Amino acid sequence: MLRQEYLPASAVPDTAHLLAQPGVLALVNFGDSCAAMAQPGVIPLGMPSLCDKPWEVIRYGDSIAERGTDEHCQWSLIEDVLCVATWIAPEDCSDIEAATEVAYGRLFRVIQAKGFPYPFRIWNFMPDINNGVGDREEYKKFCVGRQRAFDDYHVAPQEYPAASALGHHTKGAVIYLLAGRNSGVHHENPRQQPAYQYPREYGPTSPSFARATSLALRSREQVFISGTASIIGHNTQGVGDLEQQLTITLDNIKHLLMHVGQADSELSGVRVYLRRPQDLAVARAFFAARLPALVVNFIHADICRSQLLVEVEALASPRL
Ligand code: 3EB
Repeated sequence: MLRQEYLPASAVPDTAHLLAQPGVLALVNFGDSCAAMAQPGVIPLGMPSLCDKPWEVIRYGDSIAERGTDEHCQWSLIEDVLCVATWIAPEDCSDIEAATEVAYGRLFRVIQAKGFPYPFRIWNFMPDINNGVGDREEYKKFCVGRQRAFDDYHVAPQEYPAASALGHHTKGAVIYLLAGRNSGVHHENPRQQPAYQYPREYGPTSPSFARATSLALRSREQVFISGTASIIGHNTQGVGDLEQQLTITLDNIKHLLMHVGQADSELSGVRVYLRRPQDLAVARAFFAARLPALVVNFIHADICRSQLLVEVEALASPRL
């Protein structure tokens, strides 16, 4: 099974040491920087943890990861899982549409060259995501560039994997993914319109992602749940009301897991992205009351619709 595990700063005194441990695929950093590090395997996202969990360790298998750099992408490989990250320089974010298409092209070429042509989970983090009016909003331009890249590489909407797309408050963008040698199975949520079929009001092209992607990793069926928000059909629910948005978001995840037949699975890698840091106390109390056993990382991030206050993603795994 693949695991996404959160750690405090004190548990990661030396990233090189941790990266050299068997079963450590990559380290995601929640902090103030979104710039590639010299060392492949560390992926800084530019958005801080609000609860002192600045590290996520992606663990898989039991061999030491092979790592390298190709096409301005950093990759880490253990057995049948490849993790690839690429960054967009701050100056290139002024044309996020073109830069996104180019960045996805690099990612697609690397995964194909390494024999892992099937991405099963993609994360996208960019600056100023809600800046710009109407079709000029940064997120919508990002969606146009991403869609173009999928078209360039002949990926059909039914093949789009699970994803998250968030905004941070620093410079530069990062896109990273997990890919396999075989395709995962992509799922939609019966309560939500497929994002790739959202109506025109949400932008010139629809967002290219599935609500979840499942696949067997070391014979265990795992479900990568996309960033999920307070959206029913295609409409934002609970505008201005954090508790209602949290309730609907968790209901959406619950329905998705029932729909894919994984209602009893165990959630890990739970990230709760909060637009307003001052919502931490309410969000924390909400999770403590509803899901007391759940380990949650609260992250300060902008959500891709300006009326959304929160987005939640997770990895669902079978209980052992
Ligand atoms: C939504 O459901 C909320 O553009 O990759 C969630 C997950 C959202 C992924 C993406 C966007 C993306 O439409 C936003």
